[in-house]
Amino acid sequence: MKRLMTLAAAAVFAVTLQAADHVVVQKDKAFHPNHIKAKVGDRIIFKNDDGFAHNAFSDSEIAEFDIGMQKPGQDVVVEMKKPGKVEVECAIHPNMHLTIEVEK
Ligand SMILES: [Cu+2]
Repeated sequence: MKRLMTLAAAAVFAVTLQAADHVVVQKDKAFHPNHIKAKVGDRIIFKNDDGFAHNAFSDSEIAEFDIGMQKPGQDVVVEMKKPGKVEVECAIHPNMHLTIEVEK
């Protein structure tokens, strides 16, 4: 029984060390917030809160991605795998900009 308790404590500890999630809402043709700080391993969750499609892509060397056509109400998760600055835009609305600073 004592051994089980130790295992349970270890599991809780592992959870607290897990990467963080950062929610970015796409609303009124803008990313909210439009500047975030994250750490390597963190996840960015894009939530489309508008009534039309959005997109998010980055040509940044450290995190190249393109989530494609993101429907209203859809969530898309992107993991930050390397440290550096990531500039994100929406391919449908060129005025939408997001900067993610990823630290080690
Ligand atoms: Cu958009």
